[in-house]
Amino acid sequence: MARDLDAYLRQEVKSTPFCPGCGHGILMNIILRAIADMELDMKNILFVSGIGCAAWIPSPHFNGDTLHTLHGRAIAFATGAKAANPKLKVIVISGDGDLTSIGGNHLIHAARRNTNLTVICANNMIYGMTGGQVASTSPLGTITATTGEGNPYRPFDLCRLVLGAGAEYAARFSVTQPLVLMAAIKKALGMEAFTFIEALSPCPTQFGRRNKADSSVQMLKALMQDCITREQAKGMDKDLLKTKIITGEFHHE
Ligand SMILES: Cc1ncc(C[n+]2csc(CCOP(=O)(O)OP(=O)(O)O)c2C)c(N)n1
Ligand SMILES: [Mg+2]
Repeated sequence: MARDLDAYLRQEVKSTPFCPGCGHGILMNIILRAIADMELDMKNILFVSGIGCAAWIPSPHFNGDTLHTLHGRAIAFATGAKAANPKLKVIVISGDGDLTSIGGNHLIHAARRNTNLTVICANNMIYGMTGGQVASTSPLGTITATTGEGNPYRPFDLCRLVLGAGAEYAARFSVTQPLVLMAAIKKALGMEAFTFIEALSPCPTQFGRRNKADSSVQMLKALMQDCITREQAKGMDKDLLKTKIITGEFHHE
């Protein structure tokens, strides 16, 4: 039976690399729906990813040109491709570890240079693929394979980081907020500028099981509870606010 996004998926790829309950598959769906809705021509798009579970979102699944590169270097490859062919729409899709830990320098400099790329960061707050090591996005106190006593460091606020570096547009939404996340992706893809989307994506396998959310349902519910708008954050008790994630769109001032 034909499904509505079949044309956007390589039909020869029959399986998914994602664990049950992983948010990356939901994000994959949302990205392709945004592209389909905008009627963008896949022939005019290059998808670039690094290494990690999230890097499997475009490659090998998307029925278009995909460049599966080195860990931390997706933005460097994307910058080169855009420079060589400025007519290409270049979309980077990769993980939080890949884009903001090892690849953090490429991220801030692409934002500073306003390189015409859309970067979609699947943020599961951990190094998923390699066994659950702490990332620069892991919240304070998170138990990971490398922080058995709890992460002693605070995480990056990725949207503030790229805006501070010069990005024109950044947005943070969870895969549990599919419509607003899709709208933000469409807005980013419609701009000729460096744009950044932080998509919060649950990782029950590496994050959840170590941090009191054994089931994927529990993790999704927790994300739904934790994500709040800026309006909801106003006047909220400071300690409670520390446990929340402020979602929304953020513009360069
Ligand atoms: C230079 C280099 N260092 C380290 C690794 C090992 N490595 C591969 S993926 C990864 C982390 C991936 O985490 P993230 O980008 O958050 O993706 P996720 O799996 O969580 O979706 C690491 C450390 C590597 N492949 N190359
Ligand atoms: Mg990750």
